[in-house]
Amino acid sequence: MSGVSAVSAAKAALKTQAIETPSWAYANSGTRFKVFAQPGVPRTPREKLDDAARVHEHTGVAPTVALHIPWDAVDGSDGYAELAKYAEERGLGLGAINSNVFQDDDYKLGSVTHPDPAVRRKALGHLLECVDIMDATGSRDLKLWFSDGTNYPGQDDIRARQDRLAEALAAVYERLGDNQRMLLEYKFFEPAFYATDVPDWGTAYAHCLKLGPKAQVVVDTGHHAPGTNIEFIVALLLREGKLGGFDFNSRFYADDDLMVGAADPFQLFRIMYEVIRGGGFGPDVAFMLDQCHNIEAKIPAIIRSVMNVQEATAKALLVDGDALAAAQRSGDVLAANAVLMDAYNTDVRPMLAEVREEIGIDPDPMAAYARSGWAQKIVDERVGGTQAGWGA
Ligand code: PSV
Ligand code: MN
Ligand code: MN
Repeated sequence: MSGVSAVSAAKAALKTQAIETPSWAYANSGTRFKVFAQPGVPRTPREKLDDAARVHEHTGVAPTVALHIPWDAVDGSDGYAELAKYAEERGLGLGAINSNVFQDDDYKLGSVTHPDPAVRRKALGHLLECVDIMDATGSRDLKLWFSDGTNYPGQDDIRARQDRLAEALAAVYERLGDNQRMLLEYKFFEPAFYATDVPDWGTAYAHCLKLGPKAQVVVDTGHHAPGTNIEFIVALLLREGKLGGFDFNSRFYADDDLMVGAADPFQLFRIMYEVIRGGGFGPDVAFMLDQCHNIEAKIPAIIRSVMNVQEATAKALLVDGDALAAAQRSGDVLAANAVLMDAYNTDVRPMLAEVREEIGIDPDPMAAYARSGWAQKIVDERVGGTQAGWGA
């Protein structure tokens, strides 16, 4: 493709991109040492949606918001339907429903893999309730992350825990509607330090494969050991039709949940290249953020994160596929690498500014948000009440 048509094809694709923001990123969060509360932070799920609407207004590509239950709990299925309506009135939709079977005292030794069947029943009950919520909100995806695991060799039977996990997953799968999916997330350690029950993509893949087409793997970019080639995992899962989505964030050390693209923008580019190469750039793969903004202002940090994903996507879209294939066919290692690096080293910011102007928004989302006065408005208006957030 010539330079001009490659750019216009990239711009057209960028206009179709959708990046889901997480309700919990708008709320207070911290490390296990301290939560630094910020003024103006949302007190209710509705206020989180108000903030998310600002992100969508300034970026044009963040139309849905993921909920985390019970952090975003409201009363009854009517309450969730009303929340979905509230979102819709603000130009948003409700996205993935994230289950939470990791914050109750009962889950000390696990949730769906707990040795006590009563605890397993309680955890499964929550997961099924999350599907009820999806029915009310119209959400397509149920995101499952299990903190389940053991801290000491011999603490529990590794194989039996896999059996219990498989049983719970099968029950949830059964309950899914025709247009609903379950996304199984893996994480190599934390809070379990010896053996995590879903530690890696292989374990998630094996369970999803057995379950069927509505079970897909979700890749949280912060959930791997240092040095892991995440784009290889992405390529493989896409090839097998099992990549359901991403939880994007950055890591320097472990599950740091920093802004995506902040630690390693080159890795993000490589991931987006494999997404595009594997036909995953579309609605079947959910592009979600899973981040916590502990010390920085939250709404601009989310805007920045969305822009970082856009920039990586834009660069990946600019890879000259024909030139790359030719260099690969002829075994020209340096030429092939140069094709990728040329795309990565392109300054795509002017192109993205044009994309924004063409869809009728300000070319500079960060500046537009700063000018909007929203940051001061929420500080002035959101006084009193309890701030909703991690652990709320
Ligand atoms: C676990 O570390 C995780 O990545 C899961 O997606 C949780 O639901 C989320 O963090 C909460 O931030
Ligand atoms: Mn995650
Ligand atoms: Mn995580």
